[in-house]
Amino acid sequence: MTDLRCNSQRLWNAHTAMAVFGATPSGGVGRLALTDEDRQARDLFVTWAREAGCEIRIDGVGNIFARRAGTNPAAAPVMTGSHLDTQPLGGRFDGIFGVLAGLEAVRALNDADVHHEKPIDIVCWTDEEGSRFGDGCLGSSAFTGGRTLAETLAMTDADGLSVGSELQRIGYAGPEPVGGYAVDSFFEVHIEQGPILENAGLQIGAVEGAQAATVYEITITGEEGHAGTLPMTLRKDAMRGAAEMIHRVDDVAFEFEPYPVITVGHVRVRPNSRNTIPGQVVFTIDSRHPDTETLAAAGARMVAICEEVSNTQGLGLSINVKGHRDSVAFDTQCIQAVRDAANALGIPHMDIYSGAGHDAIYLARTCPAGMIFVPCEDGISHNEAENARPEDLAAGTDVLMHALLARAGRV
Ligand code: HGY
Ligand code: MN
Ligand code: MN
Repeated sequence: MTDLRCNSQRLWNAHTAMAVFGATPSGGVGRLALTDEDRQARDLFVTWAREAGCEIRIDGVGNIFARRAGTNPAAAPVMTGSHLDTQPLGGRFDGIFGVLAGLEAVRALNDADVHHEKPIDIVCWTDEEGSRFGDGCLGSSAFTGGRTLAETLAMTDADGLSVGSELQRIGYAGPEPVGGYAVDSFFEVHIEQGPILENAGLQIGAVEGAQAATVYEITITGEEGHAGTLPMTLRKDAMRGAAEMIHRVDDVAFEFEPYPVITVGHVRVRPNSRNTIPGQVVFTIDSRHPDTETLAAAGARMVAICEEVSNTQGLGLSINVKGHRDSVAFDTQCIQAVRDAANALGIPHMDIYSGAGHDAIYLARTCPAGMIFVPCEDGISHNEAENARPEDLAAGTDVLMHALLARAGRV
């Protein structure tokens, strides 16, 4: 069994230091993409990566690449990484663990004076959560051709601030081209964000694939009016329409077996005033299923419901598909590299499927990709109470390090 291991305490300390940026009073982290808190985390990562001997490159959408040189600089890099941004009320491990595990792997390789043929890049992908801009995985989507640079920079947040202007403001509008070059492979380590590993008493999941997802934005238009004077029968109340749509689209999940997951997590009301009948309501539907066709069928049902309700209540309706990705199967050799690394380390593992979205899903479009899951407490995530054990983070980092080394060719 191999004795090349990471430094668990150093890894844990790095998480503690990063959790300061955007720390919430309840012990979570709120670090939206391209905010000052995100800049602080980016700056600290760049400092640490440079101290570890990495060369730093930043591309046009703010993706950060920290390269540990290989003996063959011309070889396509083996990449690892995840995201620094979090949900508005997120946790201390979602995303950041995948970045710090890559950094710790490099630090441990430095300590052991281990070398490899292909370069190893640690990547921080911009706005994976999509809580501020777009529909998620903004940086990895641009890197893999999902959107052009211009399209990405033009995306705006709820206040009308664009990705481009915010990248300039925080100093991360990088000079490097976005993608367009060969990548040997990509490995991402992440907390599972579900209960399967913890319930199985296992530290490592070799991720086989991830489910399809479609995000809809539904805009309902009625007429503002006085809450006290307008009779109920004369109203064009956008909120009443939204309430019926939201209730009924939720029920669509149970028309399918296995059922899709359907979430209405974001609602905007105009004018959002207690005593004015809402003239417009905008809400999002996040829908996911392992089978792309089943997801499409559920989507058709939800669209039909929204159309029926808007017709019945005499409301305006527009439906915009904000984003879609098919289900993905990760590369069999990458999955095997994860299993082999866990076996070499004597760590029991299981194959697992991802309900959550990850940057690796987008990288899988253009290079062999794989993921490693570690358990998180009670499977809780996208919640300030998100928690993980130091020994599990270390196990995931060790498996990552050995998978990277196998792929990069130890010399
Ligand atoms: O939405 C997702 O699945 C990811 O956690 N951002
Ligand atoms: Mn994540
Ligand atoms: Mn997340």
